Amino acid sequence: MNSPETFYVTTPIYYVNDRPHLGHVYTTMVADVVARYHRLKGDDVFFLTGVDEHAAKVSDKAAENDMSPQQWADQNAAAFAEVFEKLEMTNNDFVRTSSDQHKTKVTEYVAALLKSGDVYEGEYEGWYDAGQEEYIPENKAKAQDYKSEVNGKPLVRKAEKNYFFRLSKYVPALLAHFEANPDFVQPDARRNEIVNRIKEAMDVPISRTGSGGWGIPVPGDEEQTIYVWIDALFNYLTYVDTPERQKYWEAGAVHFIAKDILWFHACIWPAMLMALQKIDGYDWVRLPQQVYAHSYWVSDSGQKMSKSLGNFLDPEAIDNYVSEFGLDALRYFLATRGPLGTTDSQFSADLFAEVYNSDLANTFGNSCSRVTNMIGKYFEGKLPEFNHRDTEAQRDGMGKFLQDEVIDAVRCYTGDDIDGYSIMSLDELSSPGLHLVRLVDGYIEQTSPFKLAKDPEKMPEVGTILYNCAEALRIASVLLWPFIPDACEKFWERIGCDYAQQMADNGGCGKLSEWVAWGQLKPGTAIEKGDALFPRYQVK
Ligand code: ME8
Repeated sequence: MNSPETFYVTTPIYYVNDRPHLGHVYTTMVADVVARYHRLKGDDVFFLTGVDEHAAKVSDKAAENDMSPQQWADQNAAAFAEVFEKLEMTNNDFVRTSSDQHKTKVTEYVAALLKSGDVYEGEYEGWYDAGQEEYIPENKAKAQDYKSEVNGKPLVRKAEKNYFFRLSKYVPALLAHFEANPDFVQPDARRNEIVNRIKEAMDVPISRTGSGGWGIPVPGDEEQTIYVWIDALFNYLTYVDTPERQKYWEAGAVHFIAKDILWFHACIWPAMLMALQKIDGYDWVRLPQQVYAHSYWVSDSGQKMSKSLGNFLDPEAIDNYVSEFGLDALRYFLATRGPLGTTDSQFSADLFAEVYNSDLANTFGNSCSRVTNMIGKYFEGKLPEFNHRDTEAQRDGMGKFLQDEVIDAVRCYTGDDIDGYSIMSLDELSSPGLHLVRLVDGYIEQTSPFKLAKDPEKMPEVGTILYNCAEALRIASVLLWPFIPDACEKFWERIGCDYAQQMADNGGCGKLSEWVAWGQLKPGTAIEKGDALFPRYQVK
């Protein structure tokens, strides 16, 4: 049995210059699936998402709309919170960088770094990518032809008095950390890019002037505000820097992000944590366990979907998918067909419908209907007795008993394999459940309970077959729950399993290893047919 862990998972905090879009929903959904998976295992999980408010583009957008930055931020922060709630994200808190909790802590951290000397006053002149709110070093700016790598707009030349973070001092320690922790940045290809760049890292400005008071002031210098990126990175710590939550930080955070913001997360952030760690009172601060940088959803033309490019799927478009296919379908598609690895994924309506029909309607949904229907028809809706292996007819096409196959598959998937799974294989996390459903389909074809049922003498055999199917589907539904929780919970109700209630009573935690053990459905239980969990989608 796997022992429970404390697990902390985060998403980037999103800029509130505009409303949420598919990219934001994607990363949050992936983190949600991972959080649900860990809760299902029984782990003590903290899942954090939220918004990044103090960006210049937020105050600019507010001005364009005759609002104060705070009003604009309030309005869009509410839009993010609403979308995430509608999509049933199970985040344990929602960061707002304009909250007192965050501002107080950031001020405290920066004051401590100023005192320790790792933050100092200096002069900065260089290239700035306004869309990304990021300073670009000269060699990189030149390589990009002095244009933003992300939106193609010209970089801006900036000169200002700033406070700097002694990043260069931490280069050897960072490189040693990468060496000792090969999984620190995933996927591997991303790690290699970052390691090469870290070797040349110079001190970085962490403050700016002229923000019109929108931001957190540098302690002791009201004219400067803490650079939005530094302010933002600290969110991962500020929201768990309480006596009750510190354990989550200590357990080692898993940060999900996209590749565009890897530099901040894989270089600047760990270096700042190293600097903080050395200060009295911060000895509990450790480095994150992993930074996982996925790729992009791109539009049909192959361009990154983004707010500034205006080619994103907005909340209305996302709503349309949910009302047409259901929330589980969106979750399932994003989590299993998204750009988790190093290649971008094209979001296509056709592929969405295809995946929905093949994996959800024709596989899980169909198999659940078939089995519950036959139990209704042949056993008056009561789960039949399991009469052991009394006949060869129970073997599948490979000559194996379904029960043995299910037990083997579950052992293979929920044993050490899944416990130590790398986040990269998130799509593989969904395949064991689907694999069991396919085993059930093959087994029904092979044993043909609908034919056997014509002979009254064969009913015990039919009963055993259907018991096996229901039991295998129950186990499949436990494994699929992080991806399609609504459908699985509906199915549990139909087969008399109170897992949803058990989780609710147990602080959201499940008992994965117990629930995937064979033989837990009780013969005689009322089995409900219900409507199709995933009605087949007819392409219009
Ligand atoms: O960068 N495909 O915020 P942001 C996949 N506030 N994911 C995408 C995406 C796409 N086309 N577009 C956006 C910021 N994302 C900072 C972060 S964290 C301390 C501060 C997702 O609103 C992806 O997770 O620009 C990406 O990293 C994030 O949204 C950027 O959101």
